[in-house]
Amino acid sequence: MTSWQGRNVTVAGLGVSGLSAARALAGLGAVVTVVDGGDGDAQRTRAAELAGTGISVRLGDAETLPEGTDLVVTSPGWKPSSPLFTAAAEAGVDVVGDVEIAWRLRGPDAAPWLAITGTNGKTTTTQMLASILAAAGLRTAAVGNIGTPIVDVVLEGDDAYDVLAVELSSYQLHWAPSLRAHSAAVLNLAPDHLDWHGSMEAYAADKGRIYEGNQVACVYNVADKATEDLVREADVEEGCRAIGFTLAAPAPSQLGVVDGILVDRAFVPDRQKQAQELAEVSDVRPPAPHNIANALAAAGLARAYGVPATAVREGLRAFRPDAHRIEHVADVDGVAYIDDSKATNTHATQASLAAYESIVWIAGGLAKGATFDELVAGAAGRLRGVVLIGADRALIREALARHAPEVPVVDLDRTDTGAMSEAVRQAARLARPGDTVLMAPACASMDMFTNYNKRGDAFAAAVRELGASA
Ligand code: UMA
Repeated sequence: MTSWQGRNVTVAGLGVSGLSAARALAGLGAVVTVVDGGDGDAQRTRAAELAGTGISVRLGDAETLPEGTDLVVTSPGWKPSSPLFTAAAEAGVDVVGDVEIAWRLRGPDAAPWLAITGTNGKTTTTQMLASILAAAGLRTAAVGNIGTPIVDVVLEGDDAYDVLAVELSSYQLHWAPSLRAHSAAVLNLAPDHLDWHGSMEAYAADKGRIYEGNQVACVYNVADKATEDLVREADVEEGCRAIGFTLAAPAPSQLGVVDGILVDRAFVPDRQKQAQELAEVSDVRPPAPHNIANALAAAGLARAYGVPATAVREGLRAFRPDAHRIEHVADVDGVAYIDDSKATNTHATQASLAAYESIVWIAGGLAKGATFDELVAGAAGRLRGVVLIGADRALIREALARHAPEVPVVDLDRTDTGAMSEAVRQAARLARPGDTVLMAPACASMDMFTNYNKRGDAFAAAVRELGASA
């Protein structure tokens, strides 16, 4: 392991990962300076948390490399083109991410990593995997992009966990060159974060890094050839297998679905002739196709780690999706009502709009400076209608006028709590059987509600009222 004693480390970013990396490295004896381009309340509050730790903090300048820096440890959100990194390159200083640091800090007997990435579904899949591993009696945690900085978990020591379920973003993978997972999955690959990566090729290449050096299995999506291509391009350990997951009947070395049963035709003694039942489709919550695919990927990684089939079923049954996160509330008159109150920004909303074919969209609230053109243009063809609520609804209305002028819009001129009931009634009026009413506001909730949980609760209550009167 590297000796950190006296090394001059600059940590880029005073967010969740920056705080964790700075504390960890200072604890190991490094001389740490954290730099952040922001100088607002969030950064100042975090800077105050570091008072008395010996860690220096520089706010409001994300460009100048502090004098004497030996290594830059970046937070994932920083683009590779950031001026700080250009300065580091000119000074011959390496730049790595907090995940790379976590990997380097592991001891010889550390818990192996089962790693997950993909454009969509990675948080859910990571949670499902952790649930399955726990059902098998293993000590585990869901860490990484999901929100728990992985450095913190690694510092708990080699014997704290048996195995980790690690969600990795393309950003984190970009900055983690020596990471070698036990097994890894790429769930799917669609254009995303291209401003950060520069091109689709660069984005795919960073995602593909998750397979580098895998020991047991590279799990890919049979329906998404790009994920299989990444497996083919990876340099893996001798004997590591490519394992596909599919919503169809599985071929040998795949997991798939037969007559409503999730089956494993990969981790069985004779994969030509045998298949192992893992669970029923109804054990997966919600049992929507994209989520069955998530469950199969999680099962693939768990089976690669040697988890018995019974634990896959138990783990999937025990898994509860986060509340207000694409949560199916009820079907009323053939229309599905989905609560995605957690979608407080355009990025999250984009993912949920992409999951349905014909949508009445309830949106609006506090925009926090966001623009909505891209979001609306991308979803225009799938919108049956839109109901707008909240303080900044005009911004979405204008984007709709530009990119989806033919879509009917109901603009609710009220921001009291009761507005949600009216929004749901209006959405019901616009919807046709087979449609989905999706409350994925792309905005924060605080103009009308205490938080997004309360907004979701109000939506669910309004849907129940609707059901009662139907
Ligand atoms: N900052 C700068 N200059 C920059 C970019 C950021 O100064 O060019 C500063 C900001 O002012 C802020 C800090 O850096 O103070 C934030 O750093 P960050 O954006 O890397 O965020 P963290 O708080 O460290 O959180 C990160 C992940 N965020 C991103 O990748 C954008 C979190 O994923 C993750 O949970 C956390 O580390 C722990 O691992 C969030 C995310 O949105 C959930 N991820 C994206 C996604 O899932 O699509 C990739």
